[in-house]
Amino acid sequence: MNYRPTPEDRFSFGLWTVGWQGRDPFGDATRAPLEPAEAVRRLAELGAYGVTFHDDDLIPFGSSDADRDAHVKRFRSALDATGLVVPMATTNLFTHPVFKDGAFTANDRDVRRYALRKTIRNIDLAAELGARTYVAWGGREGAESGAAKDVRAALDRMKEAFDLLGAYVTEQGYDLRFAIEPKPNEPRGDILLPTVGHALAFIERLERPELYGVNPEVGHEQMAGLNFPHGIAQALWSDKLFHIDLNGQNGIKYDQDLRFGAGDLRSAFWLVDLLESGGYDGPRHFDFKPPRTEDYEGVWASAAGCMRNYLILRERAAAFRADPEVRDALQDARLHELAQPTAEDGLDGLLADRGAYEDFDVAAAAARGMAFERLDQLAMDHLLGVRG
Ligand code: 3MF
Ligand code: MG
Ligand code: MG
Repeated sequence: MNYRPTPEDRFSFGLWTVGWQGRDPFGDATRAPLEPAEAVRRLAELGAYGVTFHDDDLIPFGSSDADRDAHVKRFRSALDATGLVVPMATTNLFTHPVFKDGAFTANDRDVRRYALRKTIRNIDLAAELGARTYVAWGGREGAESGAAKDVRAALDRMKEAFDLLGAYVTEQGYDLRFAIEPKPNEPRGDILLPTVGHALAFIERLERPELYGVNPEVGHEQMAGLNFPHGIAQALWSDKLFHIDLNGQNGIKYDQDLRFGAGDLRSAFWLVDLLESGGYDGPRHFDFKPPRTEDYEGVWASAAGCMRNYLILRERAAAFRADPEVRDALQDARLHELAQPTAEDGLDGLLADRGAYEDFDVAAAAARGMAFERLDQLAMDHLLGVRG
């Protein structure tokens, strides 16, 4: 296999990923700015199908209306020339100092109103460019100290904001759904809606829950020590996996945003296995940062690596699932039993079944091995490329 991506693979990248200049809390930019139109051309050459953006990635904050139109026009012609699409867009509610205490949950009411207007303005552009998903990452929604934020009041304001945005897209007739992106911390000391689970619970309290799903990011869940494929499985189970941010992370530390496949490779293998078999048909979106050690050649190598690693893992996961020995091992591990209802005979049947309790051989059941180690080693062999 050549592992060469094509638009059918549905790989997409944020403008802010390949366009990251390498500015971090300790150091200045190491790369020159990248024109959005140039990013579009290069991503198309590499085999991506989509590009995504924050309003401010495309139109520098504070641009005049005329400049705004010119930026959008240049971007649009690059899209038309390359065939790249815009599956998703989002709002920058974190860079400008006005958002230092948050956007939808800032203590200052006028900042909250401004954040909603900024978002609505970019929702119009997202719809105009054909985006179907609008991501909301509340990077500054949080606190560094206890009394600074009344979390219950902040969640009321968060709900109010999302309900207003849902009313707006409904009134406009836009075919656009929202995907909430959880993150536990960074840049705030603690961020609201810190994990996939928190976001899923929040969505059920909204007025139009069907309009909202999640946009989980590999590194964000791993920063909290959580099992990313498990979170994705629950999002899929809830029909809420609207979008995904793929990248790499090494354990519990700052948000590393490594290229996909770097960091926890075993977790990446199970993730691809799940995405490819679990009914997810959305974009495979990369939200990574080519390290600031790289020049632009390194940036494109890093972007190509994200897609290449996904395709390699996709092939390995398919080979794992197709291996007859794996099928036997899955049988031995009794996965087919897990797929069966526990009491299809109903509560009465369960209560009347002496075999379920009175006559159940607890000691024999306790003594049964689960045969998981052989199964996992088969996965390891496939991942390492030493089988089929
Ligand atoms: C930060 C992120 C964000 C979000 C983006 C919305 C800047 O850790 O992951 O990237 O993904 O704001 O999509
Ligand atoms: Mg991130
Ligand atoms: Mg992200």
